[in-house]
Amino acid sequence: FSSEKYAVKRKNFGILKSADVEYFKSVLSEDRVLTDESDVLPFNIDWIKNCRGQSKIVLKPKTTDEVSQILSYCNKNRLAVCPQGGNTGLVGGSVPVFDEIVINLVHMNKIISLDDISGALVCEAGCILENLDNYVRDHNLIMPLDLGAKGSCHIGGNISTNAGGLRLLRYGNLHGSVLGIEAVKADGTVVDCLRTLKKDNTGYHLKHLFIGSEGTLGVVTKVAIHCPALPKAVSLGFFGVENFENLLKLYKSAKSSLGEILSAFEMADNKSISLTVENCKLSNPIGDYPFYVLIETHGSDETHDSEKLNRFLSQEMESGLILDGTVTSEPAKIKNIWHIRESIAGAGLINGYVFKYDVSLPLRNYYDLVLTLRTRVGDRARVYGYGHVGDGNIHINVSASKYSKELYAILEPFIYEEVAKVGGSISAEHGVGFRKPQFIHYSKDKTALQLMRDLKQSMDPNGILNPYKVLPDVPDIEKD
Ligand code: FAD
Ligand code: S2G
Ligand code: ZN
Repeated sequence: FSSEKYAVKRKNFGILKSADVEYFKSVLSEDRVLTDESDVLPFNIDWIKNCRGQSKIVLKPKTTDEVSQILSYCNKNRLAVCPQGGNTGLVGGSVPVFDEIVINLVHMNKIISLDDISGALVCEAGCILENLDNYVRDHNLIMPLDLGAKGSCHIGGNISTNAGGLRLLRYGNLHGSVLGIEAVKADGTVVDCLRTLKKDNTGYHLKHLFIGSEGTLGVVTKVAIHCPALPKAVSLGFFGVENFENLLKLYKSAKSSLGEILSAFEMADNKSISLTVENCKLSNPIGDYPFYVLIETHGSDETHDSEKLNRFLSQEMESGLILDGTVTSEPAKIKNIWHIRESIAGAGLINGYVFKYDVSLPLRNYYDLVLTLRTRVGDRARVYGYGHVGDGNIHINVSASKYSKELYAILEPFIYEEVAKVGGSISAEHGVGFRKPQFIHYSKDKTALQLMRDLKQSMDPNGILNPYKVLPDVPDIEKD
């Protein structure tokens, strides 16, 4: 269990009683209250199997009112809860640590409205991202975010983790694309900020409190989000690059040569791609190179765009920044190459345990940490790096045959100290969750942490929402 592996003590929350189960069954239909051990197990284990909780019950509400009744009851009875979407989170935030009650939003998956002129989509929090993308595409729109977990992650989870992903370079982050949120506070109060206006400057911008709060300030039940126009022309380039210095030069050149049509600039080192191609039985469309770059363009004119991308390819092969590459506008080929990039996340899990890091760094230092870690880790594990160059966000994975305290001690807090030294962030897009509260001080100063605690205290005074996550316990020295 996580509590043993990460040495955490259970706080004095209530313990689930049969009367509680009866109450939940009176609010939800019988089939939406899971108590059978085998039914509940998968909801206790996170996607990368880093964390395992001991919850005895999973509740699957269908309406905001049911969420409100459940929370008000749990708050009165001091029963801790763990809000859960698609359970694809990577920092242990989506599963209980002890016996917290899991509230899973899977049944809140209705699309409420779509204004295909403004692009404003209103839907329930449990809608799966890929389903939403397919739905809005029929109306010549796309979702403003895309990530490898799109097949399972919920829009409510994306908002709660402020997910970044593969399209952020072009479409910005959720603080920009989310128009409104409905959420339920710990005491059951429904906060209705579900507006679809692009501009509404009336008072505090409360929806932003819930974006990235990882289930600790409220349960997001509905979302209003701005969907950009479906690009008429999509092209993709997959290139081999000699070294990281050239990769950065290529990034600068892509921004100036492709300009407004650039929609993604992703990198992966040789180990990331070779491990993924091998473990996931995929085929690499180009040869074996030290670094790979994936560039996607979203434009409005097929001929213009592919001409531009092909000119970029020949110009940069000429300059030597690109060793080899392929450019395509065929949807199937584009999907295949994206699939390689999106499969890196899970590739290391196939034959071992993966320590995952998701950090923001100044671009000049973007890849240094991979090399530093390789020296430090030696032959104990494989270290590889990939990610969203345009966001300054690299994912460093350390994959070993199995988890070991020795390897954990070599990696943490070392990696976070290194990130802090260059003014980076210990979590670029995955959030803090359960695995990083003790390191949040590397990226948040005391005054900011105190304000976070004040907000948490005012919104969830009994601390029942996703305890043990995001906020570190107040260190004894600071306790007044
Ligand atoms: P969950 O994992 O269920 O929950 C995540 C957090 O949000 C938890 O703290 C949970 O308590 C809280 N939560 C969930 N739903 C609600 C709600 N309705 N109200 C309140 N709190 C809630 N992340 C990125 O940012 N960028 C990527 O590129 C990316 N790629 C990924 C690729 C793969 C293959 C995988 C497995 C994961 C990837 N992730 C990525 C991480 C993960 O997919 C995101 O964090 C995603 O937003 C989580 O959504 P979810 O619905 O699975 O949430
Ligand atoms: C990505 C996925 C999770 C990881 O692929 O962009 O966010 O760190 C990551 O492997
Ligand atoms: Zn990512």
